[in-house]
Amino acid sequence: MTAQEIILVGVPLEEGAPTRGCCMGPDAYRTAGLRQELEAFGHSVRDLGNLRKEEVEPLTCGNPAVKNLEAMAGWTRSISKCSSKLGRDPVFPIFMGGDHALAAGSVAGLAEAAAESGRPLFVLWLDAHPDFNTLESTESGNLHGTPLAFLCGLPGFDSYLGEPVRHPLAPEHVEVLGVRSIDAKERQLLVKAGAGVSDMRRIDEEGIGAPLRQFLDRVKRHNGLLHVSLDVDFLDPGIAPAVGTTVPGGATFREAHLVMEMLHDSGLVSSLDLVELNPFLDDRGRTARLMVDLVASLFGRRVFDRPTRSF
Ligand code: HAR
Ligand code: MN
Ligand code: MN
Ligand code: MN
Repeated sequence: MTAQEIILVGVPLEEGAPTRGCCMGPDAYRTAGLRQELEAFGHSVRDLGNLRKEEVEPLTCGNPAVKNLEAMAGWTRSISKCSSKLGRDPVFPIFMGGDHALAAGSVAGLAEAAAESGRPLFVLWLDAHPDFNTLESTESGNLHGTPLAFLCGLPGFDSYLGEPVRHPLAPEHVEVLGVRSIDAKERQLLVKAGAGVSDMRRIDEEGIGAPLRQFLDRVKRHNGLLHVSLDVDFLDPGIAPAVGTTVPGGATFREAHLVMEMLHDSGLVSSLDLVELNPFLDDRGRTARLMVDLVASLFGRRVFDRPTRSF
């Protein structure tokens, strides 16, 4: 594959999650050797260090359960400014989180850049949860459960950017893969919006390759840009314990690698979030190392060049 310029952006955001510790995610990826792994494939890598959240005006919303709204707004504003700049450059940004609230900023900025380029932005959301709650529907009040609804332009989110999201994602350009935990109101919102969802039931019956292949074909037909948002809890907690919101029955080691290998082969991926890693909950760094391994597969690590010789 051709060498790329990869930009690492650390986002030590943890206010969206119920458990503290995601703020240590960026340094865990650095310690696990993300940069060196990518350089080994001939890519040039620049680490911009960690972003900081903006200070914002006092904010309130009608739902008293909502937590840390001002922090969420401050992060979304600073991350989106960074990502809209990076989206205009010929580079591949990797946002090292940080909890999944990060994606509200990363994808909002990338969507602005994509709109200027004239190419549609597609999003693959690899997650046990669809993160499709609104400020009104969320029962937990944890805002990492909201970014995809915000990005699809659902109402009530003007506080995040101080204005409505300028370039909402078309729900038919979104695929959520790996879902096995969803709230009742969240399900209604998601179905009504019409985003693509492949739950574990479908993955078990058809294999993980089938829904992914269909989605990638669609991205290709539209000459789209593809952003991948990888939540650690997409993976089975048995192989990836370092996450605050584990859900049993997640993607296996092989399924996750196959996803990354297919994404690599497609040549369509232009940006990536790595979210929800909580190093405080890890077991000797194994989750951080697995995430780095998956990124390596996304950037071209493979056992054989296909097709292999048949005997
Ligand atoms: N749907 C639940 C809520 O809103 C759980 C959300 C959990 N989200 C993440 N990221 N861990 O996917 O509270
Ligand atoms: Mn998530
Ligand atoms: Mn999740
Ligand atoms: Mn379309």
